[in-house]
This record gives sequence, C-alpha cells and structure tokens, in this order.
Amino acid sequence: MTRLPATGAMSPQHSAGARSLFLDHAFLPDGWARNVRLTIESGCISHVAADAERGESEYVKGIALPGLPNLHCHTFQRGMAGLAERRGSGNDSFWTWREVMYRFLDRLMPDDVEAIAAHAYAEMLEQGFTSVGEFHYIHHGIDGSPYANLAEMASRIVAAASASGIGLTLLPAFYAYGGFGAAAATPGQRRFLNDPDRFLKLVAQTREAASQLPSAAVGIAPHSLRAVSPETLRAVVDATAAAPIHIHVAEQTKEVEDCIAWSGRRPVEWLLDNMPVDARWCLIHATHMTSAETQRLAASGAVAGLCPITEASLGDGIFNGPEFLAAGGQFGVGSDSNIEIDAAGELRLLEYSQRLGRRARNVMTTLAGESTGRRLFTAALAGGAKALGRPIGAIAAGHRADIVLLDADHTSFATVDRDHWLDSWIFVPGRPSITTVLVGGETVVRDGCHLHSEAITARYRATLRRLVDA
Ligand code: NGQ
Ligand code: ZN
Repeated sequence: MTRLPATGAMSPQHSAGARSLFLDHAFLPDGWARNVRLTIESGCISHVAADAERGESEYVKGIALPGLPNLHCHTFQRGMAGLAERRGSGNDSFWTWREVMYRFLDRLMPDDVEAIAAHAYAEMLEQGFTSVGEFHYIHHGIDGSPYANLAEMASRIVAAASASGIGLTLLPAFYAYGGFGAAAATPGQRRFLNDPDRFLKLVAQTREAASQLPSAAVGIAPHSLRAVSPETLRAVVDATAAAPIHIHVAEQTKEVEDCIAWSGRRPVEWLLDNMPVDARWCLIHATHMTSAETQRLAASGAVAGLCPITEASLGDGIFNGPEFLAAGGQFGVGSDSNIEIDAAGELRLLEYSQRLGRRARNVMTTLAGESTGRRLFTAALAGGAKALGRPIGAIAAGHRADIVLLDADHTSFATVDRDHWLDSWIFVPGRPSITTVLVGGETVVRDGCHLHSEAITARYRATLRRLVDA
C-alpha cells in the first residue's frame, strides 16, 4: 500500500523562520490591493504592505484570496460519489439514498476512512477550501462496538487533515435514536450510537487527538432532532461551553412533518423555542422554514450552513435566501456529501438555485451595483469561520496565512475590474483557475495540484477498488 506522509508532514515547516511573499493582487479586508508584500511568521501573517516594492520577497504569481471554510462535510461520502445515481425499484429519494449510504459505510475500516478523507481534503485544498468542518459520526466498529480508543475514527480524520494540511474543525456527532420520539435506531445506524456520557468521553478523546494539529478546533454535532431526545440534547449542549454546535435541521419535508407530528412544532421553530441557539450554533440546511422561522434564525446569531450542491443532489429544496439575508442572517457553505468538491461551485449553485426558485437574477445580494460574487464570497468567509470556531480568513496581520491564488493568465481574469474576477471565478466555470494554495504559510497546492497528490490518490484508488469492486 502506498503510505501517506507521516502525520504532521504538512505542518508548517517555516515556523522558525519568516517567509516573505510578493503578490501582484490581493483581496484585503478593505478591498483589492496591488503589489502586496506579506510577512509570514509561525503560520500567521505578521505584516501586510500594499503598493510595496518586491525587494527580497519571494514572488508568487496570481490573484490572492483568503481560503474559504468548508463548514459541513461527511468526508467518507466522497468514496461513494457517483455510486448512488442508478434508479431503484420505487421512487428514489433522500431516504433511499440514505440506505445506499448506510450500506457503503458499513464496510469502512479506520484505514479506509483515513484514505478517503486525505483524498477529499487534498481536493478541497485544490478547489479553494482551506479549512473544513468534519461532521463526524462513524464512531464504532462494523458490529457497533466501540474501538479500544473511543476516538479511533476521529484520530484517522486528524491524520488525514495532517497529511493534507487542511485546517480542521472536528465535530463529533451525537446520535442516540433512529427517529423523533426516541425511536429505536436501525441496524444501519449502529456505528453512530452513544449515550451522552460515552459521547462526552468521546469528545474529550477527540480533543486530545486534535491537539496534535497546529490549528484544530473541536465542537459537537447533535446529528439532528431525529437522532436525539430533548433530554439527551440538553445534556450534551449543557456540557459544551464555548465550542461550535452543529445540527442538521429541516432538510426534508418529511422531517418537518414528522417533527410537527411529534412536537406540534416545526424543526427550526422547536430548536429556537427549546435550545439556547446563539452565535455558537450552526444549523445545517435549514431548508424548510416559514417566514417567522427565517426571521428568528437570522436574529439568533446562528449561522445557516448551506450545502447547495448536496441539497440539489439529494432533492432537498431551496433555502429562503433573500428573506434570511434581508433580516441580517449569516451563512456559510459546505460540501456535505462531497459528490462535487468546489468552493466556487457551492457559491454558484447557491445563487442559481435562488434564481431558479424565484425566476430572478442576482438574488443573494442586496445593494444595487454590487458584485454578487464578492457578496457571496465575503459572506461565506465570515459565516464559515464563525461556524467553525476559527478566526475569520483574511489577508491581514494577525490572521493565518491561508491563501488561494487564482491563475492571473486565465481568460476569466483578462479585464481590469477586480470584483469581476470574483464573479468570473464563481460564475464562469470551465478551465480550473486555482494555481497555488497556502495553509499556515506553507504551499500545499502548486500548479493546481496538491503536493502529495500522487501518494494520496494511489492510496484512495486502492481503497475504493477494494471497497467497491470486491
Ligand atoms: C448524513 N446527510 O448524516 O450524512 C446526512 C444524511 C440523515 C445529509 N443530510 C443522513 N446530507 O440525515 O439522517
Ligand atoms: Zn450533513
């Protein structure tokens, strides 16, 4: 088997010395700048000068943007991308896809999860994401019994993040039941299950595993209202002080109906009425909301975790975008099922789904004359960081040097209006446009390719062949 580089291989190696870079164009917090010199020390930007001289600095060609956070990911699902696109015997739905997904994950060993995750994370870096929120729920062995180290699987996610260099926010999922009203879990869910006590031990061990990474965060992820009871949800939330709290909510109409049947309330409404939903929270999907829920969610300070490509793939529905924005709501984007990994693609489909639903254009922006691409990008940068409990991505002193460079020679960037570059990156797909990516000041992608792509891909290929062809 091709081995991945040892854990920590992509960790900052320039931490002792400084790295000084010279960029033609950079998107800074207050707008575009030319001839930008960056000083990077211990993975962080220590100094930014615009309209500067190159001097001794290393020239890095391209248009520099802060890397986007990918706020919602089930990395193992990358391994089944394209394998659930055949019609079944009845009407296919989210729920039939979930059965296929459960069958796929039922064979996964820790090595498999690590191989798939390393590959998916390397692809995320190549496609513009420099951090990821891993909503992680395959905790136990194939027969449902815990590994000797409760956080065995989490430690494999950490190893994959380390091998790829991506910034990790690990969100161990709390999963106790199979449906509303504390319904029994199904056999397909046995690898996910914990009671609150064991879950909190798992979180502690996950923190220990993640502490090996230079910039990891750990939160919690009660899977969904379907997978918890009010009491167990409260127990795990009460035990979590400052960390991010993620939960899937109101993704499918059946989930909304079942929630009303169980509680008399809609899922987002139930959460807002019963849980201390605030800026620590990220509500994943929140697809089906009334106007009142939309207003209340926006006012709560929680982030809406939107996953437009997966939501399209699974037939979820369309988020109430304009109303949420008008009420000051914050959102970020996630690659979720990883059927496609593309930061710009998520933003594009977010806007396009709004256009299709409303028969309108430039929906996810509010100001006349504003670039939709720039608005989507800056909103997802802020919302994503907030949801992942990470400092906001910015090319500015005091921020981690997580930087994505677009190919300055690409025809999409031939004209001079620089906001147009963001619109083109997002809305004019085609020839790949990302050339170089830095995380913590280290180059991890060069010429569009992850530096360890060969070893990571070989291991992924072998893993998939064994899982799928065997
Ligand atoms: C998941 N994924 O946990 O992977 C879910 C499906 C469920 C998405 N919702 C399973 N996209 O929600 O029960
Ligand atoms: Zn999900």
